[in-house]
Amino acid sequence: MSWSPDKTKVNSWNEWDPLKHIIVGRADGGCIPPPEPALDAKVPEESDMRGMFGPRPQHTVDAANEQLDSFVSILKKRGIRVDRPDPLDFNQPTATPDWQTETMFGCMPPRDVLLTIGSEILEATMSYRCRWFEYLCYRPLLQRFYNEDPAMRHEAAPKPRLTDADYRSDYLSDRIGVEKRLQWTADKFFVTTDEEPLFDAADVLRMGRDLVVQHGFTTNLKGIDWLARHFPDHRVRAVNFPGDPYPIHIDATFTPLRPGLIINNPQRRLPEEQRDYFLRNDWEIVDAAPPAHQIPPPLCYSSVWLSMNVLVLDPKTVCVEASEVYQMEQLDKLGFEVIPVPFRDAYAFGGGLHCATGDVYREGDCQDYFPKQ
Ligand code: DAV
Repeated sequence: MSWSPDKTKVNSWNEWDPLKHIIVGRADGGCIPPPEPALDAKVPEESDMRGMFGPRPQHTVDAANEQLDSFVSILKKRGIRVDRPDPLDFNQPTATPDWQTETMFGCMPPRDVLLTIGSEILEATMSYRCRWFEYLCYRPLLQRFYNEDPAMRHEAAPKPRLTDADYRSDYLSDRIGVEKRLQWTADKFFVTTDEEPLFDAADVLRMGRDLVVQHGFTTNLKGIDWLARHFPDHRVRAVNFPGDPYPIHIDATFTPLRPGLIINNPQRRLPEEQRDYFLRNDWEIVDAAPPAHQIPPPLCYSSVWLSMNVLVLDPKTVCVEASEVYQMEQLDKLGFEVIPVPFRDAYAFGGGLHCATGDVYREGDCQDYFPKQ
């Protein structure tokens, strides 16, 4: 299959094949959402975000957009086509017959919303009420890809009700304490119940025939089952990571870099019995280097482990946040060309370099990287 930048083709089967076309989010109008069950469970108890909501300060939006734009330039210089979403006015109430919320979230992290598997782009259910309508920011692009690529499949998972039945009220307190949280997450007692299928796209790692999905706050077992039924030609594998008191999104925890190599957050190790599948298929799981920072930037709900939220451009080239010296050094030693990308000012809007992007085209097809079942 040949690719040219002026002809849209949707195709991406994994996290590492040579990247040709990608979506990069925008910080415009990003909001701190008002309290709601699943979001409250994720914002760390000591976070400066607690008790705040509404539009983020304009100077932080500008600083984030500057870094997003320069990331786009870096990608374009490497011959990668980049498309951007259309922000909505996020500072307005939204509602369904079941709930209402005062603001939306933003459209900086397309990775959370869009799951590209082969020629399909699937809109995730999402699990926060403030993110229920976020797919609308990507619809102009998806419509265009659909019109331009006759093989593209545009799918949307069933929109969830997100009533209170979806959330465990045990998590409503902001004084649970880390110890109890660690016990709960180790026991897979997460904030979301199994009332209906829920998943965020960023809980899914694409590894050819295998989809590795984190069971946690944003993705429940029904969501993983829905993915397995929706992608019958794939093997869908649920994983979980004890050690994370706020488990959302797999991409600051378990990061495949190329066939056979994964870095794993050493504070959130994959449990022994789940490692075997990778090891017997000759995958190496190494501890990720420590983050360069002790605390996240202001008003950021993600952890310092965005250090390992890297974007792989091809099996030899990787973009890493420019201040993450230990992560850069580790990847350099593992044989990668490391491209430093200043991005810390964008973190608060939805994450790191992997979060802020969504695959459209990577070379290559669907391969089986786990032949030993
Ligand atoms: O470690 O806080 C952040 C992932 C954001 N998409 C973390 C996970």
